[in-house]
Amino acid sequence: MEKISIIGVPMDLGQLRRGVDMGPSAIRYAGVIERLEALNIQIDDLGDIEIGRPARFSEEHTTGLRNLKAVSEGSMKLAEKVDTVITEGSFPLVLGGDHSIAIGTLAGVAKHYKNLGVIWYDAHGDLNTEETSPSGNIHGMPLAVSLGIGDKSLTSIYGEQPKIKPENVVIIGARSLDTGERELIKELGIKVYTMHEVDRLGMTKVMEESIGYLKDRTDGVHLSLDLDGIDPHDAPGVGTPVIGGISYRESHLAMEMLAESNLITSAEFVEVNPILDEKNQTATVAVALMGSLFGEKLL
Ligand code: B3U
Ligand code: MN
Ligand code: MN
Repeated sequence: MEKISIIGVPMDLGQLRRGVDMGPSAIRYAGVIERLEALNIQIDDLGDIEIGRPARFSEEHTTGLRNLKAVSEGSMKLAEKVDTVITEGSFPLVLGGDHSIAIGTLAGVAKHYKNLGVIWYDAHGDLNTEETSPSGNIHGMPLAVSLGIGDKSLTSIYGEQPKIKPENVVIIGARSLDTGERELIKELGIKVYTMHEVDRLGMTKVMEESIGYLKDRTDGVHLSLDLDGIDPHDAPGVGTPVIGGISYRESHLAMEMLAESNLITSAEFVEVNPILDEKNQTATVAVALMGSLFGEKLL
């Protein structure tokens, strides 16, 4: 990779806890640019996408899909930006923001691939719809939306068609799935490595299998890494921590194996919430993992 374009998305409207809008700043403060420049990669920081803020008591807060308008508008802007970055031959690295932003990232990336693969590194499935969601939070829905499932105003962002196919998705680290999400996983046959498989097979095997699986069937792979996929002991600064997660070490191994595979063509790191964090630890973990993803080696 010659050039990476960083796009910050200060979005916190896909869920209820404020603070995740400061994620891009926290990640920059943790030294992302310096860390990646040290790998002899050209870094272009494009700054942050502007995210609208609905008035406090606007109707948007009360519908089944919380802050739908602001989330859709933000996703649209992000999709356009990501599309441009790829057209210009650069690698888009998106900094969240809550996970609702993946709707925009994937919509922009999908313009460039016939068979886009996705690695969804997350404690959650993010496969809810308005009907199955226990919360109305759009950050619990972006994978479903990208598969073309959900409210039309979200699934039709930056193109009517589904952005990804279920057989091109691998979820890693799941340990909190809602009933509707479980049903959808079974119905669509989505490949999932829950924490059970991570424990049972070990991260090496999980990544070997995931990489082998995606390599054969895709022409590009997006990494969507939710910091809550990592155990809250290592990454405490997230809105919905779930104990029993992937360790810091296992995550580095996963990123190193992705680097060796040359598989990843775009990436996003989401859900860093500095207000809930311990001395910017989670942003620092995110930056360390980016180092490994882009080829940093110990020796
Ligand atoms: N599945 C739950 C909780 C959740 C999803 N994503 C996060 N939390 N980060 C929901 O609200 O959809
Ligand atoms: Mn998520
Ligand atoms: Mn999550």
